[in-house]
Amino acid sequence: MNQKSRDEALMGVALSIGRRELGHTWPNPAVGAVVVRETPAGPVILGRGWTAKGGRPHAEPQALAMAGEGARGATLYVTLEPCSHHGRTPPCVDAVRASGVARVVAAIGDPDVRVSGRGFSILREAGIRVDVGVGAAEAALVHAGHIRRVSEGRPHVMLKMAVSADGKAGLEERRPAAITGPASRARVHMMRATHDAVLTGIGTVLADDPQFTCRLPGMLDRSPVRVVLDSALRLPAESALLASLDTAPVWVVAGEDAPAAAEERLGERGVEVMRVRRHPSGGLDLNEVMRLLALRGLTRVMVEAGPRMAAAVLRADLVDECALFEAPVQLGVGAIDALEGLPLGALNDYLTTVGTERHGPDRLTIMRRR
Ligand code: AOF
Ligand code: ZN
Repeated sequence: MNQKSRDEALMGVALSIGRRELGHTWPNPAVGAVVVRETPAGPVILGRGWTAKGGRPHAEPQALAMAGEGARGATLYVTLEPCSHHGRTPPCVDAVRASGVARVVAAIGDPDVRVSGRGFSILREAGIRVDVGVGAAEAALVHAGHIRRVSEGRPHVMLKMAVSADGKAGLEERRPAAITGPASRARVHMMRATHDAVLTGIGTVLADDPQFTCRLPGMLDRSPVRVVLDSALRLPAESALLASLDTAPVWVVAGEDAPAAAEERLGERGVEVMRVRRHPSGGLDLNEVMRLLALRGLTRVMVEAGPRMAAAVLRADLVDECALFEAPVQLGVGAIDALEGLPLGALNDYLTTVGTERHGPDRLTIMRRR
């Protein structure tokens, strides 16, 4: 195996051990790192590290600590530029220099203004060989949330939709309909585990009384923050969301004019209420909402909402990725469209298909921003 394919394979390992932590590390990226020594028998991994829950410690010092003295002269593969700032932890470049590694292979630079090339130059000045760009395309996907948050001030947004074969999402008068099967539902729970938050609207909460937790055996600690857009603070005290506050937090985004008494009532239950400006159209300003969520540290947000909010995030050009579940059922002419006021095909104006999966009888199409 030549060095290029060896580098790619080892970066693949770093990417996969980092990726497992998605949904767990916010406000920080889910970085993976491996320390590798070349031997006559081939490369040997001496240390592995990933960003810990809540973002600290970072991946690199853990991988280097595991390798110990073995790191001397070895290569560090890391999915993001090592940090150079004194933040909540000392700079990772200090740990890299102290370890004695001879070479650092990084997938991409870190757009965080506190790092942004400084990490690489400090390492090069220390005489370490630095190669950047191995596995860059995949790293850009794994770190999409961090990149959007630090460079655009909003989280990466994934829109999840479930539609019938005739493109409908529910029955008349907002009565919910069972569309997808158990295999799709398990896939949705997996998606929740890899996102920092699920974002929904009060209409969906009132109609379906959802919980939005991740309920898969062994992954119960991975439930996302549940964020409800509730401009007038109508969230019922007896909702399933509030009954599951022990599992994951609930944040409510209200309009500036929502009643203070309602905020107090929710606050007493442990719900965090935040307020944003209304859009001239009357609803909450979605760009403001996303800015607020990024400020609060969220990097990856999954939208699970009704046709109105789905169409609104799409129209605001806030959808970076879409998971479209299609089930072989017909809801009929009276049913409501999946995107209010838009044909389902409008997704193609913003997104392009990058893959499909089968889940029982249902088909999942993954789309990404064009
Ligand atoms: C991580 N894990 O493995 C790496 C990160 O607030 P701090 O001090 O934890 O610094 C967070 C920043 O560190 C983060 O925004 C990113 O730029 C950089 N790298 N972060 O959580 C890691 N390598
Ligand atoms: Zn660091």
